Amino acid sequence: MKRPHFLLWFSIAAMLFLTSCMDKEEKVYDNPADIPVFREMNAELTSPPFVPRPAGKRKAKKLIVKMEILEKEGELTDGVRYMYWTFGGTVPGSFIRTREGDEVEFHLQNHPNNKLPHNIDLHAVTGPGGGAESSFVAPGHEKVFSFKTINPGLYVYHCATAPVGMHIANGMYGLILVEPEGGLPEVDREYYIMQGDFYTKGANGERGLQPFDMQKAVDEKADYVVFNGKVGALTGDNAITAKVGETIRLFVGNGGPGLVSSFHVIGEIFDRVHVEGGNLINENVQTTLIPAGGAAMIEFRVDVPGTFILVDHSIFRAFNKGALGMLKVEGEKDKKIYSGEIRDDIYLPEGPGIQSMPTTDEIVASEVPAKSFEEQMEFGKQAYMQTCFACHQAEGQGVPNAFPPLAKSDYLNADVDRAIGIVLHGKTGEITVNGNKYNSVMTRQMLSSDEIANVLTYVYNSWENSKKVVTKAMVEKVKNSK
Ligand code: HEC
Ligand SMILES: [Cu+2]
Repeated sequence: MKRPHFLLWFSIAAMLFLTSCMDKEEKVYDNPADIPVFREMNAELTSPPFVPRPAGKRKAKKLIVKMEILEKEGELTDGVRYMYWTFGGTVPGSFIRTREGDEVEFHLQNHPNNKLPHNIDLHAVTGPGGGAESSFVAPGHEKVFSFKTINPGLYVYHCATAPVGMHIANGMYGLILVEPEGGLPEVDREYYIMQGDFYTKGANGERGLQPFDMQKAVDEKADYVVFNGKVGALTGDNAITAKVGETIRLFVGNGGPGLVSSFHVIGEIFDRVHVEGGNLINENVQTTLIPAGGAAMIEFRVDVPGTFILVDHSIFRAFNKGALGMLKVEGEKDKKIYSGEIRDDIYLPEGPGIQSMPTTDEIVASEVPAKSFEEQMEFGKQAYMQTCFACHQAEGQGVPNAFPPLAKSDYLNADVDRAIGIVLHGKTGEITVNGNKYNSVMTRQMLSSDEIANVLTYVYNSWENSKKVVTKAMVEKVKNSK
């Protein structure tokens, strides 16, 4: 019975021959335009902060992208509404993930309920207008064009319909990734973040539906600078997450329209940055510059637990205009890398000899107590402007998602002893002030009982608060009750 054996060996040989031929198809092409495509597939599109599965080692394909333009109202920050124009219903628009050599068949669909024509300029496209010329589409229509991805990298796409700046300012931007042959190195987690600047008729925080302000945009005077389309898109429950020991890749873009981003993560160093989204890799980077209409791929391993704050390090944008996000890392502490607070020693510039903490009595003895309500208000205001102001702001308005308001604060007005306790001992943990949740840290304020009485009297008698008068005795009572 030799024949079956022969057949078996013959078919194994034939299979080996065929697979070696298929392997040859994987060869690297000098000209990526020559990479052949195998079959077609529908692109997976995702909303921020998520990205589609990697292309990795898959073959180049005819990739069908169906992108729907939606003009829809959303919230820029608490109580502030904005009419966003979007690619796929989100700002930034849906993430598109391709590989080098893909032939992308792009369907741009303008929803019939929209008011305006739009188009798309993808920086990954080699061709007039990056596709804008072929994709100009009226409401209720779909335009189709196709392009070959011949340069790997991370690219911005945006609307390029006149007035271009206005279409971008209203949220019409997103990212398209072209993976190199063989894919990007594997990481544990990937996220999609895009900065943008917003210009509203009203000032920052002014409530209601805010129209776009052309003049402010021309002057580049942004009222809001945000990640992922709104203040707080990446804070609190919306924070991105990871576990100690994991590797992370952030696909970070900047839609502008006006401002560049000094992208930084407080407490983390970027192990590798694909500078400007291209092939150049920089290592051990603190802050990477992301131009308007540009992007970067940022990779790092998280080694210690904690909340890491993502900011535009043009820092007023972070703390006053919204460019602040959070990466929450869970896991075991590593004291070798970060000790945490070890001690809180007394520092006296006069040198050794007077090494004891001044007692409250000593502090009190060194200052003149207020003799009237007016003096309490005056001293209180001074103390406020020296200590509380940095966080709670000049008019007690606070900073959305970071520092609660003291102006018209229901939380403050509900309980004087609790407010005294907060200034005495500091405060952490979730609280709700005027319907908004805060979960942050207020450090203990080093003030004497007199000063606390004054500053709280000032706060209670300002900004439509309940006009309580706080006395030194009241402060002492709370102090001794603990
Ligand atoms: C370093 C920033 C910072 C400073 C300085 C600061 N606070 Fe706060 N404060 C906070 C934060 C953050 C919270 C919320 C804490 C939480 O989430 O648990 C808070 C909460 C409060 C609250 C309760 C919530 C509310 O809005 O009614 C009061 C009252 C308060 N602070 C008063 C003061 C006063 C008075 C001073 C100055 C003597 C002061 N704070 C200084 C950050 C600060
Ligand atoms: Cu548009």
